[in-house]
Formats: sequence, C-alpha cells, structure tokens
Amino acid sequence: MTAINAHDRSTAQWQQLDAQHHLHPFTDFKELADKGSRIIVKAEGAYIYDSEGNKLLDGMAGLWCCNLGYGRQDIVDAVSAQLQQLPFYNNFFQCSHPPAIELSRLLTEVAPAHMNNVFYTNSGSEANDTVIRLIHRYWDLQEQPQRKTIISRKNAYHGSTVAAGSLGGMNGMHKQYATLPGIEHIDQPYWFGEGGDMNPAEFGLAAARQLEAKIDELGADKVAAFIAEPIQGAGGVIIPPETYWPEISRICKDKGILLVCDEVICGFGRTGEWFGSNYFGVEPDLIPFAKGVTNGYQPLGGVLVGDRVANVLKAGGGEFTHGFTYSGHPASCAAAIAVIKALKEEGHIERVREQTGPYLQQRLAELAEHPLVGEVRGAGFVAAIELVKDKAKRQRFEEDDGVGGICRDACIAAGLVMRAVGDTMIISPPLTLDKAQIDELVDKARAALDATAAQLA
Ligand code: PXG
Repeated sequence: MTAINAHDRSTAQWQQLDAQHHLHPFTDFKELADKGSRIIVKAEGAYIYDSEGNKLLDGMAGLWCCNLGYGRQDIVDAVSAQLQQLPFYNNFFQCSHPPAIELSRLLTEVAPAHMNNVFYTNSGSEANDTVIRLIHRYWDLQEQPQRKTIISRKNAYHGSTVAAGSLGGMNGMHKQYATLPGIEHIDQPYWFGEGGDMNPAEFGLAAARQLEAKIDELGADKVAAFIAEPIQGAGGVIIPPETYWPEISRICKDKGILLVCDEVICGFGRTGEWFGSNYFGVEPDLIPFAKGVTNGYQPLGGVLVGDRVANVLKAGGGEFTHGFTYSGHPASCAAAIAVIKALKEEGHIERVREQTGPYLQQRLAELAEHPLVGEVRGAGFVAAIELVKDKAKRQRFEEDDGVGGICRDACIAAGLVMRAVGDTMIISPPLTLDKAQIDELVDKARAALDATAAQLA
C-alpha cells in the first residue's frame, strides 16, 4: 500500500492540475492560478517538505493543529487498527461504540472539572453550529425561549459554515452572504491596535464592559450567551490584557448568560495548559474544540458541555434534533485517544508551560528591538509579531503596502512557515520544538524581518 506518489508528476504539472480542478479554501482563485500553489509532499517532526525539495520549519503546526508534530506512528497505528476493527458505525438510535465512549471519558477527565459531557462533530465550524443549537435548546428547556441573542466579537473566527461564520466577526466573510440574525458583535480586546491612550489594564476592563453595556442595551432577558476565543487566533493572536477575562466572567455570572470559550486553537496544550480557559482561569459553560484533539490526523471536533447545560438537556424534554453521520467517527476517536495519551504521558504541556514556552517567548521578545517590530506578545507556544511603520506611535503600514505578505514570503525563503494576518506575523508551532529548534525559528524570523526591511528600503 503506498501514498499518492509526489514524483508521479512534476511540480508544474501538479500546479496546473491544481489550478484547473481544485477550488481552495479562503483563496483568490485567479491569484493562485497565476502564482501556482506550493505543493507539500511530506512532513516529519516539526518540518514540512515541498515538491522542490525545500525543507521548512512549520511555525504554524499545519493550521494550528499538529501540536505533536508530524511522523507520529502511534496515531497512525491507532487509526489503522480501528479501521480494521470497526471502520464505521453511527452513534444515532441508541447505538454507541468503544472509541467514542473511551474518548468521552478521557476528554472529560482533562477538561475543567464541571464539564462531564461531550457532543461530537467533524470540525470546529460544526462545533460552533452545535454551540448555537445547544444554547437555543438550553434556554427553551429553561422556559426562556426569548433568550436567543448571542454576543460575539468583531474579528473573532468561529468557522466558515453559515452559522459559524455569522457567529464570527470577520467582515470579509460577512460581505459575501446573508448572515444569521440574532448575533451581536462587540469590540475585541486588542490593546496594540485599538487601545488608544489607555494602558492595557484599563483597556481590558473597558473592552469587557462593552459586554455589560450590550446586554443592558438588548435587555438581559433576551441574551442567551457570550462566545469568545480565549486568545483570538486567526484574528491575529490577540491576547487580552489580564483584566479582561475576570471581568467577562463576572458579567456573565451577574447577568446569568452562558459563557462559551472557543478552544479550537487554544485547546490541547497551546498555552501550556490543557485549555485556554485554564490559562485565564475562566469556567465556561461550553467549549467547542477541534484541530489539536487529533493532532490534525483525522477530522474531529466537538463541544464539551458543562453540567449547567448538560443537566438540563439530560433531564428530559424530548429529543435533541441535531447530529452528523460522522459524529464520533471511530477512526477520528481512535486518533484523539492516541493524542490525549501522548499529551498526558510525554509531558508536552508541562514542558511548554515550564521550559520551552518561556524560552520561546524570551527569544521572540528579543525581536521587539527590530526597527520593523512594534510589539511581540505571546503565551505558551503561540505568539504575534506586529510590524509597524513607526514604533513609538504604534503606527501601521498602509494595507496596500502588503508588508505582512512580503514578510511571509521572506520567512518561506528563510525556511520558516509563519502566517501573516495583515501586518501581524503569527506563529503557533508544534509543542515538540526543543531549544535548538526555537533558536532556529527565531533566527529565521529575524532574517525574514531583515529581508523585509531591506525590501521596503
Ligand atoms: N474556531 C476557531 C477559534 C478556529 O480557529 C474554527 C473555529 C473552525 O474550525 P474548522 O475545523 O471548521 O476550520 C477555527 C478554525 C487561519 C485559519 O487562517 C484558522 C482556522 C481555520 C482555517 C484557517 O488562521 N481556524
């Protein structure tokens, strides 16, 4: 049995077929056809290889998901064995299977103590669709059906289905379709970009209190929930000031609304804790997750459901009319079981929390002295480097300058995958990086910053 052979065709042939037949996600199709896609043909450890033989340090862990890196034979074996034993059966109609049951036990063991149930999906987007269904169902069963409005944040990313995209706060997405009603957006806690003259602590409180003001404006009896990523990922690794999350928690408790922490990126060790909620000391009612749960080896998402909601759902009131054919797919559950075992037994999360996370942040902080860099911020194994025209004034480049894109290309040329969100360079590498690889990452990032500055001059 072999994989599709990269050497069957030349790079140019792969690129031509790709442009002819493959519509990529979040892509300008014309631009892709003109430039040609980078064809990734293999991966090992923290590195990916393209069809031209280039080796790149993967500073994004795939797409924020390969937290254990590549080349994990244990996950491959677990999936393969499960496919031979029971390749598929559903969890509808009072059926279940051992991998789904075992994974539920393991997930609720590592989740915050008050979260003892899990609903499975295939992706983070479906997890957030499920969040909406759970919230509406909960308030209906609580005989408060008028509580349907969900408050989210501008520049949040919660996925790409119609519902998850509506929940998110990405203008570029909202422009392309009619979003769902019943979702309101407040500002993000983005001090570097939007903090003005306030210090971070003041700004964090002010940003959180927008939630209170919005609830009061709408009427607390109409508001069902607040949803937020502990750290906004796709929005540019926006790490809220320390004052933000405690105030959000207080407001949700005071107003009685449900709190949802979208842990699709922060979950499974990214911050040096199992969940971003642990990192910030928040107790959400619902945790949508995906990505790192299988190390990206199989599609799987889901929602961890806190006791407040689960007890109501389980107390009766009829059928919850929601689910997917592949909710709790056996092979995906097998992958996730292997991942959770590895995270527990190999000490990755503790190492990021105590050793490599602080080292990565300390090394990255050195880049703050670079003339192009306005701020470096991070937590555990996720970080952002803000590129600016004028450091002292926190003044950004014009969008047309395309500085983030220039820097991203310079990173690739230096042998590093870093993502650009506008002019914010972000990294979210595998949790497995050792100190030498962290040095390599920072050296390559610095070389890319120098190359970017040279090109701008
Ligand atoms: N919530 C969060 C916080 C996410 O980051 C989703 C939900 C949706 O998950 P699925 O599995 O449906 O993609 C995400 C996904 C990027 C990028 O460019 C980020 C994501 C997906 C694709 C691209 O940073 N995050």
